[in-house]
Amino acid sequence: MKIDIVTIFPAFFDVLDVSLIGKALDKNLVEISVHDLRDATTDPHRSVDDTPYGGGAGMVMSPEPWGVVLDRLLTTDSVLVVPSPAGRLFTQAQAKELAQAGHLVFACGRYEGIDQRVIEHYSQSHTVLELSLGDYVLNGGEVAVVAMVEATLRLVPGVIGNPESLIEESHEEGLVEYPSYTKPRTWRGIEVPEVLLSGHHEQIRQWRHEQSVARTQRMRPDLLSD
Ligand code: 6GU
Repeated sequence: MKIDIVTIFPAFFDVLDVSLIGKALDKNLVEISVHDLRDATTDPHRSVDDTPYGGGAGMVMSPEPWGVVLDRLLTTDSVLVVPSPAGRLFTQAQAKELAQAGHLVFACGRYEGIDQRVIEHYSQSHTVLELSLGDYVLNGGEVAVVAMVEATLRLVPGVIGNPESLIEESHEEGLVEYPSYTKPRTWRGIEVPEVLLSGHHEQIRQWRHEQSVARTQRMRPDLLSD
């Protein structure tokens, strides 16, 4: 998989070199390139934003530098992802879809977002996804893109050492995961649930499923409501 990230803060993505994603890069399972949007500006101040038409607070990212960079990066089968608190919720299902793509381009907006015509223009020729991490506001798309890239890449075959760990995890059956325990058997007076020590695989499976359902009811009733 090839990933291009366009941002005014390229250093944000240094974190991708560590941990699992760093290993995937070392194994050449994925190639990630980070591009500075300001390199596509032509004025001496390298400005990427302007005041909003219609008035109001904040600044809007100008369409011109985006057009220059995206014309250069997008090929016929690229998927363009625009992180935005106004986008569709990014879910595990969405991560699975992104993991199928051969080429992802992430366009990180700052300020009050990118001139909407950029999304309108590229939607005529490409799949463009406006995606949000959740119902809160970040200063820009960078942190969201780090999360989306990690959630996507761990689903690319070969990135995770033990693919079994992908099967029984949160959001796999529309439920959150059951609680986990390891040694010691007693810690600060709290015992590991007896059933996990029993060796009865069927009882353990059943208990874990019950725990998943109960935890989902308690923590995420929204997941069960449809
Ligand atoms: Cl994708 N961007 C920004 N700026 N804020 C967010 C977000 C994205 N998702 C949740 N909050």
